[in-house]
Amino acid sequence: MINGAIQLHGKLEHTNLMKEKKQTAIETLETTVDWRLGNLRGPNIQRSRKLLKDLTGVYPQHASSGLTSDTEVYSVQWWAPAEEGQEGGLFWGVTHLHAGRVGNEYFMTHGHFHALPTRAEYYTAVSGRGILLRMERSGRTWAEEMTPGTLLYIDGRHAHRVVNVGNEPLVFWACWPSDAGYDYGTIARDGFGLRVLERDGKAVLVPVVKEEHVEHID
Ligand code: S6P
Ligand code: ZN
Repeated sequence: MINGAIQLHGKLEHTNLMKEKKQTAIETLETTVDWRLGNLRGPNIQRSRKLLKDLTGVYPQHASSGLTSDTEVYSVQWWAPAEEGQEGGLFWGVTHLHAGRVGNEYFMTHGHFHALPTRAEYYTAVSGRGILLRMERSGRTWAEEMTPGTLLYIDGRHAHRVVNVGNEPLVFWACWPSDAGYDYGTIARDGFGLRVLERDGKAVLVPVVKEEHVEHID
């Protein structure tokens, strides 16, 4: 019995020592960002790449000078310290959207609604020149400028797509909830209400005219 008590006491002392050590030492964290270059380093950094062939349906035109289906359009790195779908966590990521066009339409991201409309997101650009297209479920779409230093708050109910209208990669950071989720299907089916096209060296916004459903009566 006495031995047991001594052992327990020893264990407690060890735990207290560990706690003390933790409280007085400055920990070196493994996750770091290169803010300007748009790079994340550390464990558990996830990566994805989107090639032209992954963007089927995004561009209505097929005209492409010097582009192959393996041309990279954008890449994303993100740190997911919480589980995907977990309530209360946050993800932190960076997107590199290359400069380029398919015909006269600029390179852009797929674009998506968040699966949960209560989950907002921040975007901030660090290099390049772009446009953020935002769209309500009703189809109402508008454009916001993205240049180094602009900080954009995206309401959780709005679809978001980024378009690179410059001549260099557009790099932007994002922070979003781990349970935001993705609805790509609506965009794949309906697209956005605006397209961003190049005309005489300038980016212009062109409304998308949807074909009305016409009932044929014989
Ligand atoms: C996630 C956030 C970004 C995009 C990324 C690629 O909520 O909005 O990290 O995933 O910019 O865009 P997309 O539309 O292909 O996911
Ligand atoms: Zn998002």
